Amino acid sequence: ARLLTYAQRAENHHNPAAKALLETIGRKKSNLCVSVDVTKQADFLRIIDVVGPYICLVKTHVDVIEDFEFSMIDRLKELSAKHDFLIFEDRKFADIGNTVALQYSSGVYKISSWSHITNAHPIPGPGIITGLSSIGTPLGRGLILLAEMSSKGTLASGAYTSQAVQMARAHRDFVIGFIAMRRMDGVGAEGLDSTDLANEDFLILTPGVGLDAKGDSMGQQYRTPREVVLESGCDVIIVGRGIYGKGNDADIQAQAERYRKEGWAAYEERISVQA
Ligand code: UP6
Repeated sequence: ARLLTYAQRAENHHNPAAKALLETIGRKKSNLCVSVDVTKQADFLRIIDVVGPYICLVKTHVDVIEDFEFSMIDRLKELSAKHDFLIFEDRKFADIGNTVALQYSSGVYKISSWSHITNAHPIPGPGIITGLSSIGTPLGRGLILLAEMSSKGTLASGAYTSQAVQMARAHRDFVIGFIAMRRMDGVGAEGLDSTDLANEDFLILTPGVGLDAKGDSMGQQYRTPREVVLESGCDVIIVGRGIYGKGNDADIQAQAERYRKEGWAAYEERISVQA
């Protein structure tokens, strides 16, 4: 899959969210997801309206918005239609199935009603997928499992990562991919059928991407779009502060276009390499 185009891969996906994301990436020539981690509704919507033309996906942490009103979600949906991008609430669910089903569907945010994609830690075991799927599958949503993390000292490595991939394989209709730092092809696949594995195509969404910094003071680690997409075979670059953080906020539009261009060039180079 690392050598196929996004459009070719869209045809092989049955999950509506995965298909739509791959189609959007191909149509907009953008594998850029902007992570909009700001605390005011107005800033949130303003940044999204500016970066909208350059992204395939917007990633939210809706619970950090101080002046949240549900009407912000209506504005977000309007921007998603205006600029043609999908929505990914980075909720990182981590509880038993029954609880995550409630957290996903209910409360203040009703995430399942507007977020095409959300994510979960595999730590509770497969019940977390069953719980989220009971809400998300009827709505055509997709789930991303956190198989690895970008932060220094993460415990999500080795056997934990392999078992996350194994959990995803058992739920391929709803689990569409991973938060990971590299492709997961063949990870935890000992003893599995090789043609089955060759047809497997999980999306790899990768945070910890920055062109100007190596990290922050709280353990975040950055790599470039080229390292992430070309060298590690990831599919979507997730960029937050690199685009609107202090020092980059003078021209958010130019930063978004810069990351889009870098991410797309790395992809084009990747698929041009003949195996
Ligand atoms: N994120 C990571 N690393 C992970 C998983 N998620 O950084 O392993 C999320 C963070 C943040 C974004 O919660 O929203 O990706 C990265 O933001 P940054 O580019 O400003 O560092």
